[in-house]
Amino acid sequence: GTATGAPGGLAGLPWVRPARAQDAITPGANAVLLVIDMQNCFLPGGTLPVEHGDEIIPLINTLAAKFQNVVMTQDWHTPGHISFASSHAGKQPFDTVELPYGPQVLWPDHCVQGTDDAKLAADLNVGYAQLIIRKGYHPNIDSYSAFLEADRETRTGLAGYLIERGLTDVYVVGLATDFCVSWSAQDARAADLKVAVVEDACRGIDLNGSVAAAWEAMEAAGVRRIQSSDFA
Ligand code: VGL
Ligand code: ZN
Repeated sequence: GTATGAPGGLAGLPWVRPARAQDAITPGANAVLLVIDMQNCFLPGGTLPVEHGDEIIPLINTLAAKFQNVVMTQDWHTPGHISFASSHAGKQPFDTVELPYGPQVLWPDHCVQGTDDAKLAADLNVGYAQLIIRKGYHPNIDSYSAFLEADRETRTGLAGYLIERGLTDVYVVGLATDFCVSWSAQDARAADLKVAVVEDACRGIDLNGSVAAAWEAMEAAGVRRIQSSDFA
């Protein structure tokens, strides 16, 4: 909500409570912060760097401390993964190919299992995360989503985990807004969870307007678009 509207000039008076304080989000026992792919590969100096991706680390650290439940994801590809341009003769990173399950954007080799590139960012202070879910480990299937792989059939198990633990309110942060964040948020909605994406705690790759398209798709799926300042 908007705070100090102030017709009559009351806003500066100490007994007028700003709307923000009343509306502020305090995550309860059924809320989970889902931290998407905060790995070296997606940070400056990594193999698939998302511009300004490092800027959100302090925000995520602050946000995570407000949550009783934190789950993280890790992009976790095999060497020679099908989503790598290097696995397709004559193709370049950011080209698209047609795979049995549909169109696939090709990426530089990134987040290969067990490499430093695939490690979670060292500056992330989320050692108390309760689950790290890895995805994209099937050599012939990519997985932007933390819930459902790119064949739209193979499940990661995350929906079952959240539902079994009663974690019905999912707050999503991380990288990248237009790929793993967007797909994860939409699939969380498909699993009937309540979902909000914290916009300023995400950064996008933005291929041909993909960030704007992702927000449209997320909003159409019933994903709430919020800011970290919306939290108490
Ligand atoms: C991602 C492209 C390829 C992401 C992962 O985390 O958004 N993007 N693999
Ligand atoms: Zn990937």
